[in-house]
Amino acid sequence: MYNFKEVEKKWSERWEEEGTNSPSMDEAENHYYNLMMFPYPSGEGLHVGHTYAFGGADTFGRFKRLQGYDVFQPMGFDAFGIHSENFAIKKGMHPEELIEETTSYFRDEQMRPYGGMWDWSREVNTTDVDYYKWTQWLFVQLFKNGLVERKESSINWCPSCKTVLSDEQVESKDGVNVCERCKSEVSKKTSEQWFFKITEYSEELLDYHGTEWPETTAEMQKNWIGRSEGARINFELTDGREIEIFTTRPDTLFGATFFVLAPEHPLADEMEGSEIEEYLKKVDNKTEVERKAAKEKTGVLTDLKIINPVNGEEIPVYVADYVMADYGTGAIMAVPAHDERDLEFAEKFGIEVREVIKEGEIINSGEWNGLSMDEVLDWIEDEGVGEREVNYKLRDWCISRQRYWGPPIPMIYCEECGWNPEEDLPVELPYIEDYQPKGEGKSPLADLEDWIETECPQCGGEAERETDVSDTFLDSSWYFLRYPSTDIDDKPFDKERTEKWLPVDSYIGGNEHALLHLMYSRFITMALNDMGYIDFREPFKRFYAHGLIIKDGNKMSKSRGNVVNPTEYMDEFGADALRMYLLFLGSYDQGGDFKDEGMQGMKRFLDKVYRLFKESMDSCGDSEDLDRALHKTIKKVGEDLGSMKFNTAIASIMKLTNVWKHNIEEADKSFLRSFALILAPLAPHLAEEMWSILGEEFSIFDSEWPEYNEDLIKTDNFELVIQIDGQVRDRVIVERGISESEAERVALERENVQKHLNDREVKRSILVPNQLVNLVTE
Ligand code: ANZ
Ligand code: ZN
Repeated sequence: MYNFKEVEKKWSERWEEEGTNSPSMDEAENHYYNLMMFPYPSGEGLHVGHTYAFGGADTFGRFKRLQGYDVFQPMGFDAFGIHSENFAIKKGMHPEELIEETTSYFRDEQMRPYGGMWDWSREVNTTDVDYYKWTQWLFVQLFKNGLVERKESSINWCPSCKTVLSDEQVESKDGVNVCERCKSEVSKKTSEQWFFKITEYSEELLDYHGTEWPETTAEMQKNWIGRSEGARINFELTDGREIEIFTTRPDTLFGATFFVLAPEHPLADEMEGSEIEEYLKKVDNKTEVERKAAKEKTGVLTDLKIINPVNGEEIPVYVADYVMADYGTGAIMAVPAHDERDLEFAEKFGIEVREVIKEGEIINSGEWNGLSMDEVLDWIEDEGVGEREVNYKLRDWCISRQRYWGPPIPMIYCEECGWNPEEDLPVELPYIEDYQPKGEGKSPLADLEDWIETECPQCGGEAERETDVSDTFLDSSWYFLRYPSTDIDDKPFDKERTEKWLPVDSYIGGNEHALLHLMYSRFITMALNDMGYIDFREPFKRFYAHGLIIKDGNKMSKSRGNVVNPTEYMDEFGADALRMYLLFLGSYDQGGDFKDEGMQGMKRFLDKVYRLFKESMDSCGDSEDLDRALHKTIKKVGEDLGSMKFNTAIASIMKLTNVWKHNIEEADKSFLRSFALILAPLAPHLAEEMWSILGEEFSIFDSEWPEYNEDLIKTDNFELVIQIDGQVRDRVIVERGISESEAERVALERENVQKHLNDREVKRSILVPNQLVNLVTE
């Protein structure tokens, strides 16, 4: 046993003191930016999920460093936002004081002892005015470049958080739309908010510019963006007014037997008549989910008739809530023969169902019979009936929050000049005692008359500040740009440094951020590139999504009382043991099941390594078996760590340790040195300790990953001769270096051997290495 507490404390402090983990931003030549998602400092402290994510990412970073890279591995805190504010409310504290407490607990009590290779000299905290000044700057730049818009729109409202949410912050739970934070049901509301025009990048967000993404993440983004190819078609009402529709199936135009307007469509909205007005009122109270999930379609017939542009037929127009206002044009041609929703509606209202496609062929469609989709689209464009169009489900990013704990949106309203951006940043968040959300559609900042009153930056007249703050996801959409430039305060990021260190070489985090953080970061990066601030379009060269940790087969939750507190395990078993245990649970992209017994097992393994190491200090022999095993392991562990296969890397090291145990006398200094190096990314403290005992220069992480000898690991096979009591009875091809017990096992499996043994018992066996095995029965 070694005193892991002492050892771990000693080395993590030494790394800190000597700046071991702080590469020079300007001088580093072989730069590698190893990023992991920064946490929000929740009151519960570090979660084992963090420990898992960070453990893998750090092991990868340390391996890269041993490979000769100048690895930059920063860390920070995403401390603004509803999550921190809600927790402050619960605790009855001011978020500012709470954040100070929780961040120092995270950093000093939990993360530092864990021993990640973090460069704490470049820590970022999104609530520091030196940081959020630049978040506000970003808002202003986007505004000046036409990417910010204030518009009236149907938005999501969380009645519990008392704020609007972006579409990406709304989750579906059992068919109900809920707030991503507090899981309360959200409702739809129409109001005026600030939006970022992410939709201008819909198409480009589907192109990853050669960067590497897990299929699941890319798929989630793709579905969210929801690209549909089709056509926009012009219809004319019999009274001469025109309406456009979007369809993905222009080939079914001859099958359109009715037409539907969304209740919010301007044409429907102005309609009179008691039945329609009543229907519109009813729909007003429904949520989008209710409308989409409704088992029975509802709607009302209007007096309008519309002309199908391909056959001149007059068809009836309905208002129905299964058509949504904010997709396509908010109006559809209905083809009940080929669309499920239209069919349900047609059956209920007794409308004709006319088949126009059979076995993929257009039928019943006059001159269109037999045409392909492309020919149909050409026809439509040539006749001026409509044109090809691509539609996206993605909506603009609603950025306003009616809360306190965020950067004030740096906009000023003047009656004369309208909205203007604040030129004099930062707009500091004023300290107010009563910061709780009021729920009247306004931030608590709206009560601060003195703060609101300001000068119009354009005409100098009286003007008012915006009182909403921005969404937390804006804070995290650019933090990776700040890290290399934290020492610079006259700009958000230095151009030269940014272009040197970014795009980020490797980004590791959870897939739950696929839509929010990851998609927003990609959008902001593209926008900054368009504005000329950076020279790349994708922020991350590669994203890797790690799996999740469960406990004894169950999801961890407070109500189950099975939440693993990593700090407790670290205290009891050590940071290295905890990290290795977590990484040994399964493949890193799958996660694993945390069990206390397993944790103890990993601690015993590290104790064993240390014991063997001490016992080998006087060894000087030479063993071909051990050498062969070592070089094989160097190769395997190197390949595995480079591809984040931490569990199999650990398994190989364990196997090597067993060979070591049988060759204690032969484990010389060069073996011990190599062993420490391959262990270092996985158990950094213990490896540093071994390194120092070996008399090597601090730090092991400034050394190099050992090379392996290809000749030694060639696993040539040979023909093993099998004897029974000295008589040759069989031959079999096996791997060189096969052990005595393994050779016996292989021999006993042979039919010929069994026949000759004829039920006699093998008392012992003798191996002549790489030649023969003799089974002795007497
Ligand atoms: C005629 C048609 C025939 C359609 C057919 C589908 C099948 P995606 O793939 O999701 O883009 N649609 C268009 N706007 C709509 C709205 N605002 N609310 C509800 N539905 C709307 O779906 C596009 C299809 O969804 C469109 O193509 C339209 O119905 C409907 F056999 O037009 B289709
Ligand atoms: Zn003005």
